[in-house]
Amino acid sequence: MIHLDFWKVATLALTATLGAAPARADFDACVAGIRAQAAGQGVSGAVFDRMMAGVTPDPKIIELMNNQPEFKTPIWDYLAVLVDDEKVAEGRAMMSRHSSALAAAEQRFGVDRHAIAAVWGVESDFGKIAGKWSLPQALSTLACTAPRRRDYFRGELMATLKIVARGDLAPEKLRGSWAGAFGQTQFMPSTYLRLAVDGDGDGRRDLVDSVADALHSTANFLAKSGWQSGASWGYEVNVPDGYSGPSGRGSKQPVSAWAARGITRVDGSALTGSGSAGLLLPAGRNGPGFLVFRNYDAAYAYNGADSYALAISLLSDRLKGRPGVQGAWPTDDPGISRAQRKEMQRLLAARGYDVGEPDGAIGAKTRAAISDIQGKIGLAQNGRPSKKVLDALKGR
Ligand SMILES: [Ca+2]
Repeated sequence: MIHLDFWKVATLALTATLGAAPARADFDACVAGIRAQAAGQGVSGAVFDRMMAGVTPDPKIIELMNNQPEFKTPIWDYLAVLVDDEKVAEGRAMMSRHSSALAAAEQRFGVDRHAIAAVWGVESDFGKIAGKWSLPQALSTLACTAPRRRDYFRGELMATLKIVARGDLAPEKLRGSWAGAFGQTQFMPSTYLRLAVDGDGDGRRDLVDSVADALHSTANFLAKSGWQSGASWGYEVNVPDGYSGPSGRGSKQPVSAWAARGITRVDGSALTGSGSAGLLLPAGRNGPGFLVFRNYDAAYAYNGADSYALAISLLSDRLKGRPGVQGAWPTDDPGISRAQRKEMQRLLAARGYDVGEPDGAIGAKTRAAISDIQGKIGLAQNGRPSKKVLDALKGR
């Protein structure tokens, strides 16, 4: 065994030594191929060269691709952060500030302004967070050096080139996530190309700096995903004890069939709504339940996860002044809001932990500090910011 391990290590070392120079040549050849392909699709060499000037492969992007967290965030943590009081208050303020753009987008696409604002708030915190990576660099690194899905990222790079070639955005505006989602709507470039619209009437589709363009484009996305004007996404329900019937977004049945199974609205009243609905039990039978209709599916289309679609739906409710989730999540250690995360970081810093700036974002340093506290209070050391950890820090 030792012998084999030795050979494995030796081979890896050899590959690393020899790999560096040819990798760069391969990258340059790959980029040249994309330049030729782009020319065939109407993107001039001048546009290509301006956007790709000085771009080099960035191994950090591949590291991020390979190190996506395996620890699955529980849905109650996800909702505690994305639908916290701060987000609701800020969402109301932003809806008031941009009421004319929201009204115009609602009118043009028939999509509820609260849902548009909810997507905006969850995607970019109302335009504040857009991502730090250079898209030309990230997408060319992925298109030319990724261990998988190179064709997909090549297509996204091509879409980015077309966005610039059309004059919608200048190359220096192209900053986003390592995987290429960007702007206030966090569209992938191909989605931008397909669904972005001009909302402020200047003839350009600018989802980076124009709030109106971002709001109209989000409304267009939801409309194209089957949004039904005037309908509800759904609502919370009570599920009878011992329920063993179907569940999930795809468990679509007429509302009357759910009523026949003993399901009621969470306040005990009869089910409402027309068309078919699915019964969502995002944390299993012991957690809150929801009946979800077509507009829930439209939110799901934006980012295929129930946790995401539920965050959009619940935030849109709260922006309307409706209450949040009534039922209890099946945990004795609930998630905490961004304000509580900041408080946790301040308390950790006061105990001498280096957690960087207390910004509510849980990075590697904060996780390490939380793990240390978890060890001291007998919790699993996974770095999860939770109520028990916060209470312990407060001396409760
Ligand atoms: Ca515009």
